[in-house]
Amino acid sequence: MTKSERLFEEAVCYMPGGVNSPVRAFGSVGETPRFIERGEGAYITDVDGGRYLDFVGSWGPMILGHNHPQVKEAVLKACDRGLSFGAATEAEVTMARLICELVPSIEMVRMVNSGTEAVMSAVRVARGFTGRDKIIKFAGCYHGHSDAMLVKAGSGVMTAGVPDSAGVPSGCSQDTLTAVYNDLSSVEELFSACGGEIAAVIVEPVGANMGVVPPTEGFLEGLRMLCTRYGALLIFDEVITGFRLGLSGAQGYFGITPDLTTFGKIIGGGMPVGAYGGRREIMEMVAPVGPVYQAGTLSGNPVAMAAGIAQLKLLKETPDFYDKLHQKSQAFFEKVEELAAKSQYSCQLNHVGSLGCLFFTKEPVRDYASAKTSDTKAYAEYFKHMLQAGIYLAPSQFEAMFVSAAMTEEDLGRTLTAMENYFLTK
Ligand code: HOZ
Repeated sequence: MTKSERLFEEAVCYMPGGVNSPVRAFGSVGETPRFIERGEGAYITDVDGGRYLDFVGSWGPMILGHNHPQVKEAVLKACDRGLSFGAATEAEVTMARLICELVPSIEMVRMVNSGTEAVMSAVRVARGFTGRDKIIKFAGCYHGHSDAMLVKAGSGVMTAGVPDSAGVPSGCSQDTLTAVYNDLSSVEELFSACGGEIAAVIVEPVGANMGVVPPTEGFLEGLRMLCTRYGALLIFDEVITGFRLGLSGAQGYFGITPDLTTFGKIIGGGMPVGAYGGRREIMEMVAPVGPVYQAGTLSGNPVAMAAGIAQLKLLKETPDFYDKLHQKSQAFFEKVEELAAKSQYSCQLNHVGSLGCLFFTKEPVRDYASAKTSDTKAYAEYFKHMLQAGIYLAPSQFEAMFVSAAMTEEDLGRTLTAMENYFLTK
């Protein structure tokens, strides 16, 4: 028995499913989770000494790789000054200024502790600002685990095959309307039926929690147009795409201006951070200026801010950071596509920038329904093969593959060889 197996046996006695977040239980890939001891650059090492090239990267934020020396140094310095004050600090101002400078749609921002909190708060602000209750979300998009968002959600909810969570009072989700990703007519129908009651449309500008599903031409533009026409707010959930597709996120990448934006872990350099922001007139609804209440002792925590500022500055100041990451990812994904096409297995590769996902289906994947056609058993088999070859992929079909700046050509070449070996047997 390995140490990971022993730890997992003990973990299930004390934690539901042995984990603190469902996907990491490895349930859908029929494996025992690897207990991670450390991360360095592009690699993580488990408690048994297994070393893996990490394509999960803490679900996105480790875009520079693990334990980046400048981020670590900033954290250690901040720790030296104290861990939490629950009071205003200079670092919060630096972080807010950085986000407002880098993301043109954001004039004011509020820090929170996770993407879930950011979305929950942004939705409240949208309701407070418009005086309306209904929200449109898309099947397969995941916006964290607040009550109103657990309707046809992606990520772990989709992996578990549960469309709606138990424990959500019907009153909390009755104002959540669901539309089809990449299908503007499904959104138009909802607006024509009850446009005057819709506070906001919330969308992942690249679906990244039903696997990776890029927006089709005109989809995001259409959402912008419909929201403007009906007086609803457009919320971009950039928990995955923010500072991943570029310094101004998916909104800069696709050239669409949302009214509100949510961010997650990437702005904390991997520490527990989230944020929401937008136009001044909307953000001035938030307490203590306005009537929408939202608060938190740990929001803007000085250690988390130090990590986030260090990471954002590195992203901003490294010449051509995103061009290089995207070129490297593009070359890699093109080769993955060639391999998948040669195999007898039917696979679809979706990718944008440094985000990708290989679906085990013949159908092009453009929404929740087509993502669900993927053969999850085949994905599990592929996952196991890759893990054995030292490549750590998401333990679910419905998550993204994150390329990091720390990955070398050699690392990616080794990944391709492992994939080729797998596809040759299929
Ligand atoms: N898709 C989730 C992150 N956006 C996976 C992380 C988790 O649920 O633990």
